[in-house]
Amino acid sequence: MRRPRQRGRLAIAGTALATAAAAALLVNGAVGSAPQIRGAAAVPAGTRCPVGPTCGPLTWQDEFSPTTDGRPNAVNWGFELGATGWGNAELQEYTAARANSFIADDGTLRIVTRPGGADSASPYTSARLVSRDRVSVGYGYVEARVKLPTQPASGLWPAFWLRSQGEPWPDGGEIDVMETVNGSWGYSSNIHGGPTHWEQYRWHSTGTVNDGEWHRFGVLIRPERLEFFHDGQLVHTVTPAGVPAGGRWPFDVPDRRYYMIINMAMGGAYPGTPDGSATLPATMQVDYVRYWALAE
Ligand SMILES: [Ca+2]
Repeated sequence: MRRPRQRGRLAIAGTALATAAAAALLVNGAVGSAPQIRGAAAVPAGTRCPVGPTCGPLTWQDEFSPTTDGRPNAVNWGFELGATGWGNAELQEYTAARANSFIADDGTLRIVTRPGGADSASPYTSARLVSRDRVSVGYGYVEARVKLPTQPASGLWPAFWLRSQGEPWPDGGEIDVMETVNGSWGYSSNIHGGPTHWEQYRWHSTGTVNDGEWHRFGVLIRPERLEFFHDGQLVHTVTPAGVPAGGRWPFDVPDRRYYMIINMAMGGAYPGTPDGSATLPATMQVDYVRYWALAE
């Protein structure tokens, strides 16, 4: 995320999710090796990678198709829970309740931020879905199609991002594909690395992001270059040349994997203190998350 983020209190909800974690699907996107998928249904062939021939066939997807219980597919997603401020003085309590996240009948994931929360320090509830220990991606292109809350949205902080699976933060690397705050008409993308925290942040003044329409946010991950795409257009490129002295580019480790995070925070270091004007409940919708490994 925009500011250095500490690991907060983490929990995996329930035995079913633990079982799902044991059957975790892992996607091997390392250069020079064929993508390997375990534990997942077959992916329909022929879906074209939106950034061209760099990527091969569609490797993994969650289309958020309706489920019998309205819950996200536990093979792919778990929850991070709690009201710890999440290292950024955020004001929401994350829950696994359907009031805060569910799969809608139209095949979209909904993340809903509401008034409420554990105590006066956390006067909102919301949700944070993570694919940690379930699905991880390597080199290739990852994209989410998202509809963000419209203004007034003071304090709202929806995000789609990735963190290293198994390596400590920030050394393993963090890839923020999309973050937007306060219903702004733009968004940011960013990367983080270590050993002393550094980032390569960029704000994109798109003029459209919080317009209540669907938008696509993606990142093409290669060993020496990360390229961020908005609605299929390249908007940001980061390379090792941008790493400050003493920093370590984290993305050239062939077997490193990244898990995905979809969340909507309220308040905290990036959006600042909400002014109370946001229309709540506020909903972040996600139509799909898809991953194409690099072409062989
Ligand atoms: Ca969908």
